[in-house]
Amino acid sequence: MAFYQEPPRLANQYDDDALVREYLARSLPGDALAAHEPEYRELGELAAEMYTASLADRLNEPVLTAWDPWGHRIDHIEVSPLWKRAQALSAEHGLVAAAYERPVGDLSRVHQFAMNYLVQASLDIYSCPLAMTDGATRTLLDAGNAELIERAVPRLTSRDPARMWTSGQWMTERTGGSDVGQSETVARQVDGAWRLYGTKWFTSATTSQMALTLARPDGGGPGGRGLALFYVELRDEDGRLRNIQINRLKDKLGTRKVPTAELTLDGAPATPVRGLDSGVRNIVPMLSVTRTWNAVAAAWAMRRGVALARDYARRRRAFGAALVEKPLHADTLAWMAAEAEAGFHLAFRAAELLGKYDGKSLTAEEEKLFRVITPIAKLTTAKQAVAVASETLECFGGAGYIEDTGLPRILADAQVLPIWEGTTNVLSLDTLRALATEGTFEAVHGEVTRLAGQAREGSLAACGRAAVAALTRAGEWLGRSLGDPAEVEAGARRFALTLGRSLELAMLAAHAQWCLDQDRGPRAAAAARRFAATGIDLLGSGGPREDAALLARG
Ligand code: MFK
Repeated sequence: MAFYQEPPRLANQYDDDALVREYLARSLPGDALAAHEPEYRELGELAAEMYTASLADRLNEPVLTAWDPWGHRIDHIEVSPLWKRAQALSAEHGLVAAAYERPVGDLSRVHQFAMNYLVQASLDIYSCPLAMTDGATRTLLDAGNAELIERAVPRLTSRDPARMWTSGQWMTERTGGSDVGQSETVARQVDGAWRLYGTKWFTSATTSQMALTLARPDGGGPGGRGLALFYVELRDEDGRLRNIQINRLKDKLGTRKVPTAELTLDGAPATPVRGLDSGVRNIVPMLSVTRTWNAVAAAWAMRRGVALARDYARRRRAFGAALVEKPLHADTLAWMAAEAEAGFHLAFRAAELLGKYDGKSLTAEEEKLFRVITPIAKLTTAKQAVAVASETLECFGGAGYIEDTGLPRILADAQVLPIWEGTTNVLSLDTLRALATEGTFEAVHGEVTRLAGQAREGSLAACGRAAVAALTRAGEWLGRSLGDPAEVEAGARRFALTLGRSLELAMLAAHAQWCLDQDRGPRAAAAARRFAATGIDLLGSGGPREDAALLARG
């Protein structure tokens, strides 16, 4: 009989993922875990079901219809059937709402992100509108604009699919996605109401009912300070876009289910959220929330790659044995698993601190840690996710490169993680911006030392020491380089990644110790040891700036 290879299968993503179960048992009070565990298991099952559905839905992409048959401009975007299901189940499970209902107090972000971690890798990046919706809610609440809070927040956090709104986050213009201060959109008062004129170059999930955006009020100053933060409702009561035209949908490498549009604002009515300047500063809560989502998204993307590759390796036989028994393939899977577990811990630490930020209960030191860990978690995990996704495809050989296996989409979708919500370099510079506040590096050092101190078993204690040593060297490098801004900037990415990987190693070691203490087995310790061997201190991997200049110019 001819040989046919079976495709990978996905089991219940709660029962199959020891790390998430350990972490939740460690983080949540017992009664809270007991109360929420049935929903985690349900979402784990839904992940398996929706994974199959997403393969069947693979070719359904958003379609923009600019005109109706009678000549009216309608700019209607039809999203995929799976996205419609994702919208309903996101509302019903409170995938945004849980953060604001706060069923477990400051730990509610752990609960909310655990739910998302369990299911989102099967929902075709519906996480994009959810992340922005969450970010808009946080931003409106922080801005304290009572009228807008009353109008939008109950909808953004609704559990009723028919009532729930999503929000966009329109920050990118043709002038650039990083240097937002160059934005050209202007805001003018016409008959006492604000209207926006300009082009938004990347607007994700443009089917949202509202958006937060930046524009320069007439006569406003230059740069990010001269921009103001505006609230826009896209459509009128009859569903017509309000002086907004959708020019086209982007033709992207990945996230192809997300309708990402170029827009012209031609007098779109808007409401200032908080004053008429400091727009960049006022949209920062949105960035903190969406960057945390991005980090957790990297964790779920890596987990999905590991789950599929492990399943396949158990069943795929070559050279006389199952792949999982082959030492070299096992070594490859081990690297992927260690990166995935490391990213999980860093992302969920950022989520824990966001929960305390929501509850206004951060200590002074935690406030500094929260500020700096958000960009570090985003940039570190995003790079890990791309590397793990690439390795995932290779685990399937040629099948990993064939579109209708659904596998290439894992890599294409992961590739957006280091780009949107701030590129790796922008976030490396943001890490330096955060460290300019006195005591911030000490807060990171305190965190790594605290975690390292929890690791008592010999090999784990050595992991802890390696984390502290790498971080200390990074601090020394920063101290030595401070007098030379170009030197600091050139090393900023390697520095930020060293901080990220030191934090991850210390977290892996502390978690592994807990697992040993709780008789939960040696897997977590293996992850810590493996991760320690993969390169934590990346500062030494650079070279003289003159060499960089020569190589960059070519
Ligand atoms: C699954 C996950 C899905 C996620 C959904 C994705 C949907 C896709 C949507 C997008 O991609 S939207 C586009 C995202 N765009 C960005 O993330 C922008 C990237 N660029 C930056 O982050 C730049 O660093 C920044 C725009 C902030 C630089 O602007 P400026 O005007 O040159 O910044 P400046 O002057 O340094 O900072 C202005 C103020 O904000 C300062 O405060 P003060 O006014 O009090 O001095 C800064 O300290 C403050 N600030 C800036 N970044 C901050 C911050 N404060 C706290 N945290 C930060 N991260």
